[in-house]
Amino acid sequence: MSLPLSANLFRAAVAGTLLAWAAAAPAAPKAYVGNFKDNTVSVVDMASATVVDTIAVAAGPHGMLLSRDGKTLYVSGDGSSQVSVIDTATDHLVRSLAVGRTPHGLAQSPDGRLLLVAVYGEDRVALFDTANAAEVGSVTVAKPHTIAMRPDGQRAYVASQAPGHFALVAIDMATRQVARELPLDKAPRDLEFAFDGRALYFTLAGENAVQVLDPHTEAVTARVPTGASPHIASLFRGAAAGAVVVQGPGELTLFDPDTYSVLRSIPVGRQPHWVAANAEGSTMVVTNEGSNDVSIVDVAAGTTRNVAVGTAPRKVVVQQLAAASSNGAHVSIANFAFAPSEVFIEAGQSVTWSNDDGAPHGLAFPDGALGPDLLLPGAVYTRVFDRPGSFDYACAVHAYMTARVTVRTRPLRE
Ligand SMILES: [Cu+2]
Repeated sequence: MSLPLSANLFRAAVAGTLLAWAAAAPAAPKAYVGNFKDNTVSVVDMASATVVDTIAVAAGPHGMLLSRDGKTLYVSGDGSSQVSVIDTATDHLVRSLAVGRTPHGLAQSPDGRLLLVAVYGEDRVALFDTANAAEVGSVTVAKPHTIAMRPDGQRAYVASQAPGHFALVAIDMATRQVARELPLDKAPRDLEFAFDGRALYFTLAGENAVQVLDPHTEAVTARVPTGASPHIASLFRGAAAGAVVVQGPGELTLFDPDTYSVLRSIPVGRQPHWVAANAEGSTMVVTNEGSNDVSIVDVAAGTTRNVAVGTAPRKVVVQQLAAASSNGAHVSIANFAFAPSEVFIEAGQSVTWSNDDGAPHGLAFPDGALGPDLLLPGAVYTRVFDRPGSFDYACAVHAYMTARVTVRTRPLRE
């Protein structure tokens, strides 16, 4: 009869719709892994846990940074005088920046306009304009290793590894001069700001604890005890717990960012070096320098998937696809404007705003919905829109900043 035929047609129609829907959704985030001894970067698809590309870069890939818009990857070559610039749309090397001898850590200003390079071999931090790749400044810092930008963009902290003069060096970004030196009795290793700027976490050679610096007082106010040789510690956006890579036991240790107590440790590979997280903070990628692989960690479940990469993987960055991008829209607040100024979603979908600016902003909705009065630099806010229509909104702090969300009727899919 005709019933099986129409049922088959119905299934085909549904399958076609699902296929089109899947194709329209953004791909899973990619992780970029610098293989220190291969002079390559492995591109890992996080959903399938496979290496999808390998890119040749300057010798000794060391520091890695993704631009704010996720379109550009910077890799410093510790064994060179260059920073390799990769277009993440094609995963091709597009440029080599001459930055000075043995560049190490990289950082950027919150608006993405300035790239900071720790030029270890020349005792300086170099500043580059990302628009034209021109060097626009240089700040003298002895043996600069890694750099952490305060989320408000006003200060950059540099781990200075000059023997006998170990220090955290704070650079005032307005004057581009050293504002303060915080002397240390041991060599600083890595330093990272919590995504919301509440703390600067740093590690010291020979110290089995993460040091927690209060950015307001610039004093160490707490320590997180760890196993031997903690390397990088951070609090990623979206993550409930702070994360520390602990090299000795080969663990990713999670800690309470309020009480500094250790919550749990997840075994990863040998001699882990670095960690990066997806936009939601739910999946983390740890490089294992001693076992030539990366561990993709499901933080809530505590499970890992290992992916073999190149030799001596050190740094890793993860593309920050916005949490809502697969079922809504993302609006970036930068340079005192909403970008894009209008987004289109379907009823039931959400819009996520991220304050990528150096100043606090807020969200005021005229339809009576409560928005955050204050959205600090680095903070995000998500709102679900259930009713179709056009919603004009403004910044709660700067009324002249206006934009619109247009919510369409949800089309039938099944
Ligand atoms: Cu504002």
